[in-house]
Amino acid sequence: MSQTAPIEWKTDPAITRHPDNPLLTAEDVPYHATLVFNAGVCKYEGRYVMVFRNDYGDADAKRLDGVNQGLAFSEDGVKWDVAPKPLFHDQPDHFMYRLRDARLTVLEGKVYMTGWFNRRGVVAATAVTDDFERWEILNVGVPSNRNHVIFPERVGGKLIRLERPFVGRHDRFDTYISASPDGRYWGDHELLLPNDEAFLPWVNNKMGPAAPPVKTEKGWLAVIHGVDIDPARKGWGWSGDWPKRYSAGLMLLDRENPYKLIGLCRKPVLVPEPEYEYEAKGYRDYVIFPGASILEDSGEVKIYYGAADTVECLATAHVDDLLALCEPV
Ligand code: BMA
Repeated sequence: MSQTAPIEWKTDPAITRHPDNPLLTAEDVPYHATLVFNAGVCKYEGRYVMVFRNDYGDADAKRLDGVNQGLAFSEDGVKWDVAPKPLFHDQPDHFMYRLRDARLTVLEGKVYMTGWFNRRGVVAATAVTDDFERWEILNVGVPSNRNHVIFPERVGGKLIRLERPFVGRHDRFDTYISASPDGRYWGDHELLLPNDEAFLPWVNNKMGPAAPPVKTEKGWLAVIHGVDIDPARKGWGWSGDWPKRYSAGLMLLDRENPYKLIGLCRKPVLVPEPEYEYEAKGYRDYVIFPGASILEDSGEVKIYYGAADTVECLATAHVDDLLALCEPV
């Protein structure tokens, strides 16, 4: 039985969910698919491209057997054609086949994909392509790191990324920023966004970077995710005891120096509300997990997000409204 949605936070009125949500579900996929969610999306060579996570198994039997990544293309960012086979379908033992939560960044004519996989812990990996067929693996880290996203421009001649290692206080992990000459070697790490109540009053558990940041007149706007947890909540979704709610928030980084946090929204901007984000049909209910934000020439920002770890959705907002939500830090 589904439970009543918590009421303490609401999606900001600046954000509109797409009426066709969920945009992509297992039913749209021409191979074995069960949970289709947490996609990376970019605009590349005149069309939208999506790499989505597919956890396949048997939802009726409440069983998952494996994971791969699907590829989909779209002319408008709303209606998607899924490629006939998953990425790396010919190498199912390779970690790239099992990568999860892809984020895509177009940089200097190539597409950088970041994601994570399980190998004696959660390991972050980065690969680059220009055709979605041949991939060069640039970097495979050590446990435990997840949620890393690359900026769409070099700053000071370097690639820049946000990352969220599993270090520090239990579950309240911080977001860091780092730089690289080539996407392979990363250094210059600095703490960027501490997971403290003073910064994020709506989070009492994990947080991390969500979508790769977009460049605006006021700075780098980055969608983040944050979790609030209440042990009294139980049984959200069919995965088992799931007491966490994942929502989306915003931060703003200096345009010239993204190592400087200049703005933060002190409340979540997108909170699980409609049925497809929390109804008990989902794997883990009350989850919004954004993986992409695309700034259109019109000023519209498309925010793609996995919902309930089960389907892929879209919400939109005007960039000026999102910037207005970021208070100076
Ligand atoms: C996070 C990641 C995401 C997932 C989320 C909610 O820790 O594993 O892939 O969407 O939990 O289950």
